[in-house]
Amino acid sequence: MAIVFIALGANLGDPSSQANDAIEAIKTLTSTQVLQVSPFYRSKPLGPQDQPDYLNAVLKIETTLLPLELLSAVQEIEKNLGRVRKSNRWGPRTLDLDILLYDDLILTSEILTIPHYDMKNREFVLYPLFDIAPELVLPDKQRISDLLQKVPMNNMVRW
Ligand code: A4P
Ligand code: MG
Repeated sequence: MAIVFIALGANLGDPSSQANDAIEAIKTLTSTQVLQVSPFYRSKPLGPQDQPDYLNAVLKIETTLLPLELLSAVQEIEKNLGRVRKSNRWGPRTLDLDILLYDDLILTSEILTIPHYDMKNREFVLYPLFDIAPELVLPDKQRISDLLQKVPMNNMVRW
């Protein structure tokens, strides 16, 4: 069994219902348990500002799926749930599921990089991660509590 943290983001459609649906879908994956769900946060968009605020959260799961199997599984969920019906057309993908950590694995490949390449710089990853795993130490031995000190909340509030 591996312990995995997954970041969830959504900023179109009905973000909280997409988030809840995603969590339910993850619960149904083969030999996978959702152990913890962080509070939902409302964060300012990273990148282009002409888009709605994001709902962000982090999940802790236990799974026997291997990293690439888990990636396919979450991408399938993104595909199934992350589309909003907009005036009769399927709109853009509105659910992002990123694998943050997979045990203490360090993996750099074209399709999968673990730990997530930018997790240490994102308030909307670090704060919810800290909520559910305050004692967490990253594979490079950095403590989540130390990383948090360097990243301001940037007006992030509870959803
Ligand atoms: N990939 C590589 N490593 C991973 C990983 N650890 N987990 C590859 C998941 N996927 C990983 O991702 C593109 C490719 O990354 C995948 O095919 C996979 O092989 P994607 O989800 O299809 O595309 P994306 O989400 O547009 O790209 P990316 O790089 O995940 O975008 P970001 O950097 O995550 O930016 N602002 C706020 N406040 N909150 C947000 O959640 N999210 C983004 C998305 C921008 N601004 C945001 C937020
Ligand atoms: Mg992504």
